Formats: sequence, C-alpha cells, structure tokens
Amino acid sequence: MKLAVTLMFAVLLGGPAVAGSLTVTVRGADGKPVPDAVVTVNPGGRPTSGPIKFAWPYRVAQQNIQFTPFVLIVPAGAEVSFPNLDKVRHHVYSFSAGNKFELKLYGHEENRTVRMPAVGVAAIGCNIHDQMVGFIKVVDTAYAAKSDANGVATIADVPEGAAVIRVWHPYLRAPKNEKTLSLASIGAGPARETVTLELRAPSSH
Ligand SMILES: [Cu+2]
Repeated sequence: MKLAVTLMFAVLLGGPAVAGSLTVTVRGADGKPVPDAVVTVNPGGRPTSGPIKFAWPYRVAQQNIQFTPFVLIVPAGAEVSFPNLDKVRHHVYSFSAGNKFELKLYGHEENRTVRMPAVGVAAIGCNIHDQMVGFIKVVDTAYAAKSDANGVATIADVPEGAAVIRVWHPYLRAPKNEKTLSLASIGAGPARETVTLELRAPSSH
C-alpha cells in the first residue's frame, strides 16, 4: 500500500519516470574494448537517496596470486569480504584515503571482512606478492556497472532526466582516473553511448 501511494505521488508530482537501460561501450584509443571500466549515473547529479544494493557479491577473493575480481563496485558503507582461496598466505592492504585497511597474514580458506566507508577508490595490494593489484570503486549511486570483456556496461532502470554520467578506470589518464560524459539528459527508452578512454600502462606497483 505504501508503495502504491508513493507511486501515485510520483505520477501526480511529475517525478522521475523510469527510462530504461543505459548501455555504454568503452573503447581504448586503439579501438579495442576496455573491460573493468566503472560507469556510474547520478540522476540529477546527486547521490542516490536510501540504501543501495547491487546484485553481485561484495567480495574480492585471492586466487592464483591475484585479486578476483580485479575491479569491484560497492556502495559506500558496504562490508567487503576477502576470502583467501590460495594455499599461500596473503597480507592485504589499502593505503587509499578514507578506505585504509590492513589484513595481516592469513591463510587458505580463511576470510576477512572490511567496511568501505568513503566514496572513491580503495587500491588494494598484498605485502607478500607485489604483482597482486586490485581496485574497489566505492560509489554513492544505485546506477553503476562495470564493462565486460567486450567493453560494454549496461545499467538498468535509469530514471529519465538530467544526469551526470562518469566513466572510471584505474589506468585512465585523467584527474581521479575519471571522465565525465557530456550527455546531460537521459531520454525515455534505452540509451546508448560510446566513450573512448586513453589508458596508461599498468604501473609495476
Ligand atoms: Cu599475497
């Protein structure tokens, strides 16, 4: 009943209508698809009000001496688990402002959990294995997606109207590794955008 009343008010007041999906194709300067780019939409340029819940697990496993996934999107305040699926021990840390943490050496089949309070990025590494690099993108919007192997990110049910769309990638040559799209307004129906990113070579860490 409460939902019905809310919907009725939305209609009466001309509140945001659901426009449908936004699909963003991310390519590098060489034209090749760029996976692991994070696309976010802030309707009205504002953070989403109310709790944010994504469909994927808030989890960065350590497997084959790598972080899996390489890039994870979570809402601010999320509890992220860091299960160690390797036989060797890892010592996971982040020095990123607002999301600093350190998980001292822990072994096979063990798990640790860390809360990510700050909107931004937690760059994660391992004290033992320098080649282990991963990123947690902490967002303030319910409208976020990561590009797949084809460079495609799809966000469902984006409200119609003015919005700020950003594309972030850990190796993007731009302030805060982020690019803001010029698309100012999302119309009714499915929307498509293509963005080209200039990436730098991954740092050796
Ligand atoms: Cu390690």
